[in-house]
Amino acid sequence: MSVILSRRLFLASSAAILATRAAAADKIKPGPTSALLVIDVQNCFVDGGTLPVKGGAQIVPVINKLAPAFENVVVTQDWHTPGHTSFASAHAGKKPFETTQLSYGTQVLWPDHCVQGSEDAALLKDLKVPTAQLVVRKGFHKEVDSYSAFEEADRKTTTGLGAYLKARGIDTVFLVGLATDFCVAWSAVDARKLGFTAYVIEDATRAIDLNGSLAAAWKQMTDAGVKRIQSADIQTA
Ligand code: VGL
Ligand code: ZN
Repeated sequence: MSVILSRRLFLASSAAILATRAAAADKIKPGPTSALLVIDVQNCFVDGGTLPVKGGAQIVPVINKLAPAFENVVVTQDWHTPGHTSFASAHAGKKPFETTQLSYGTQVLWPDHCVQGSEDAALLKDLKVPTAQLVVRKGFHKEVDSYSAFEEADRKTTTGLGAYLKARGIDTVFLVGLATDFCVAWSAVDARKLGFTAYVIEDATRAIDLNGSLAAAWKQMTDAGVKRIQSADIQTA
């Protein structure tokens, strides 16, 4: 090999190594004060479930790849009583996806979904988050819905998650799961209200998108200072 060619190869390969290092350095490496919040990855929200979110199951391999990069993982489950107030079937003359006025404001009415203890409410069996340290169940008060993992829809009742994370010294949350425009968005905005740094990993979520709810949710999240990132932005093994 000529001296010039080998020198070129040397320069090209050093540049490649530097580029790889730069790409790795740009990535986010979650530390001990960060937690991954896996929101409502349940049978009810995928095909075959009672409130399927389009493409919902596609996020499972993305989450499975992300989870080992986190020292702290929390999983949530939508966990409704039979006859829950968020079910259209609990309101005479109402159909799913209509709204009604409840004591705490406007409530979207859903098909019966995620009833406590049912197979429909179970986590997807392909979801692999063995290191999860806490499972938060929400929406278990019959007369109050809870999209948020932090605070119920009456905006008074806490789930305890914020206090738990703070007690454990966690200051940053990364949200994934279902649905982007309901439980993920409400959780992300509440995380900001409670003073956490919050990221939503967009390609690890899917949306219901009811009457423009997805665009509205992204606006609310952005206004609240939630950061919108992709799974490739996180350093994984
Ligand atoms: C959800 C609607 C009703 C969610 C829960 O997990 O986003 N959406 N219940
Ligand atoms: Zn629900």
